[in-house]
Amino acid sequence: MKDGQWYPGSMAKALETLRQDLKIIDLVIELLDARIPFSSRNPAIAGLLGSKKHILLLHKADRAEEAITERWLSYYRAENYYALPFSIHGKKFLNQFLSFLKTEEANLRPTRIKRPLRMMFVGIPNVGKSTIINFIVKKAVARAANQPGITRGRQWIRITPGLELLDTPGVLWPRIAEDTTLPLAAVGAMPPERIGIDEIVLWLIKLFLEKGREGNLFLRYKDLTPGSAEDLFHQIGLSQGCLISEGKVDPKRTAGIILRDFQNGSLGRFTIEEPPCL
Ligand SMILES: Nc1nc2c(ncn2[C@@H]2O[C@H](COP(=O)(O)OP(=O)(O)OP(=O)(O)O)[C@@H](O)[C@H]2O)c(=O)[nH]1
Ligand SMILES: [Mg+2]
Repeated sequence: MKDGQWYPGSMAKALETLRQDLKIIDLVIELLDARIPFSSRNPAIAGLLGSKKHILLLHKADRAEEAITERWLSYYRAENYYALPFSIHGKKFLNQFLSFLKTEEANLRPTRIKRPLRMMFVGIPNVGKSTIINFIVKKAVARAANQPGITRGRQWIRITPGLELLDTPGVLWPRIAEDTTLPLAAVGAMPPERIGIDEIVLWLIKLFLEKGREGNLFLRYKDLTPGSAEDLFHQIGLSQGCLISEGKVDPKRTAGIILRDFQNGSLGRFTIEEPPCL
């Protein structure tokens, strides 16, 4: 399957809007999902940005394992990216982000531009773009309406006297490949029907087992006894009352419950993708 084929018309339109927006933007903040930093990156971003400054924000860090997020940050920084963690849960992330912008403003600013620096968030579907903008508007700033440079009814949100944020994010598509579809579907960045919800969930349980994190499942679903992924899936189906007939569980309903629990955080922090070793 080719990238882009997947979000047909709407993605082409979003890309065109993004190209237009980028003309008036100095700094791009790419949101990645901290649980799947690899799969949530856009494959074409380098070409889109050219020489524009670029920050990677590992978002939903509250759902990821802190130690692995730290390793991802080191990995990106070793590749000369600016990289920070973020979450709307936990005050430290916003403060860290704002003080980073303040400290680095001179480095982020293209030479010769004296007006406030203009930035925007970009990211794949469901990564949290709208949430983060609302959060920043609520927490950090006053809206700077009627600024020159308003495009198609968009507004600039003044974060500091020297920094403005476009109030509409740019929508990107993820790289669709054999190794990215399951991670993307697991975090809800792609509809589960494309793969099959029970397949996604079995894969996820296997990953919990491989990484020695099955304790997360045992905390959530009482009275599980250790076993294979299929075994655990079956036990969870039984305990949740997802029966088709005597002793036989409904795989779709069982998987639906487990996936919902994973996506809403009931299975605790879990990072799906780890960085290559440095
Ligand atoms: N745990 C957690 N969830 C978050 C965070 N930020 C956003 N979310 C959740 O992620 C989901 C998607 O958020 P949106 O802001 O709608 O994402 P989006 O990127 O605007 O999505 P599209 O507009 O569909 O492209 C929502 O359920 C949010 O509540 C965060 O920091 N932590
Ligand atoms: Mg949105």
